[in-house]
Amino acid sequence: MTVVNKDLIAAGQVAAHNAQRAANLEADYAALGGMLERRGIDIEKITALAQTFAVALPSWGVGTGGTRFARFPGKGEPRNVFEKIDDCGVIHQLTRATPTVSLHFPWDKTDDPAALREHAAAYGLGFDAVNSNTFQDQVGQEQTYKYGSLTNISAAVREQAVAHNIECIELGRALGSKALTVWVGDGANFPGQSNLRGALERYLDSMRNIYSALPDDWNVLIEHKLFEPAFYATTIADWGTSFACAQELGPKAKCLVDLGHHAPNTNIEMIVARLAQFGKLGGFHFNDSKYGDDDLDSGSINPFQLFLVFNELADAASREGAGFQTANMLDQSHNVTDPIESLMNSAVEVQRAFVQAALVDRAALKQHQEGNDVLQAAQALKHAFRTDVSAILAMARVRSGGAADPVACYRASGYRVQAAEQRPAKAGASSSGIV
Ligand code: PSV
Ligand code: MN
Repeated sequence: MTVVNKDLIAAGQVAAHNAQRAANLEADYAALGGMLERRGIDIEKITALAQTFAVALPSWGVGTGGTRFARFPGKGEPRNVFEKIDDCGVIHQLTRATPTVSLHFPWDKTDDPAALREHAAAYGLGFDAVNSNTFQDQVGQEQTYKYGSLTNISAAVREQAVAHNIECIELGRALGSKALTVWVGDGANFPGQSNLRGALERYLDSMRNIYSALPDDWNVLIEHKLFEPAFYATTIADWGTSFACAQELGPKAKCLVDLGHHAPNTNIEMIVARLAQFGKLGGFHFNDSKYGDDDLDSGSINPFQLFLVFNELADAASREGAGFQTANMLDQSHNVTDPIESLMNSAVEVQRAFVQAALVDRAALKQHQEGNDVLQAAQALKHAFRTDVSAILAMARVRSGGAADPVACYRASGYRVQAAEQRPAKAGASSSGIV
């Protein structure tokens, strides 16, 4: 277990918060335990499993996001990567479900990765996949990405984009990361703008160069996205293209599924099943959406879909054994809520789906499927999904040193008020949030 030697919220405050809620939590936990026992499930085993759950925080998520129209900054936003890590530390302290942070370069670039690593470690935080950014031009950059990066017609632009990805790997190595996530906005806004096949050939060529710079124990995660910013044809638009590229590149290349990057009503859990079946499921960016890539809080719109994704992951884990692992991250934009609160809630919602999926009676489900008992098969899933596992989640948090109710504890702590005093807004200085 990671040693945490620095608390952002006084340990005594968390303990008092939990003590106030202890009797109610014990009662709810005992009632749920009795109910699960009648289903042949040992609540203690499920709670222990819940305690193993982890999802990485997106460094860019702790700043207030925005839309193409406007951004309404929040108070006390982090102004640099060290302050972002502080906010991530609070989230992990209270939820105990977010022990790693996923950084985005050059937004989070630091000259002193060792100091950043140490800063994070003091909160018990490590680093998950690092993300490259060739979807916008950076200050001082020689070539523009206006017409694409890894797929650009110009070799000089492609070289610059490849070099940036290799630099991300180097920074990630210094921080203890083990994966690079590559998402490119490359594509076309008009039919005829680019040769569709030629663009993918150039993408593969660039990716081969990045792949060859990967350390042996690293993965490169290919993130697909249906549309935006390329509104006619995105080069890596779907899981099929992502899968084909991962196959071409080799065993260290895998696919990353960002839940928001699909057309409405797409059967995302089936994509998960397919990628797992062929050994190419690398990881996730969790979020929720109603219309497109809305980057809404995980589980806020369609918690059943999130559950079904975890049901496929549980199925894959039961087939593949301990070796089956995915890199799980949140990727959300918080435009109208306090980002710390949204991220805490979202981590808990993803954890909820993970725990609910563990309640599925897999033997019964198999029997219903083999007997073509469609109704009962569907009910087997619904039964698990409808189980309110809140008491398990709260107990897991309390036992791991977190808060019974993270948002209430955070609000009572006054962390945001203090941050607003300590981090006065400076026009144009914030590198946080997605716009
Ligand atoms: C693109 O929409 C995306 O999902 C990618 O993961 C980016 O790295 C991230 O959002 C931040 O813009
Ligand atoms: Mn994403």
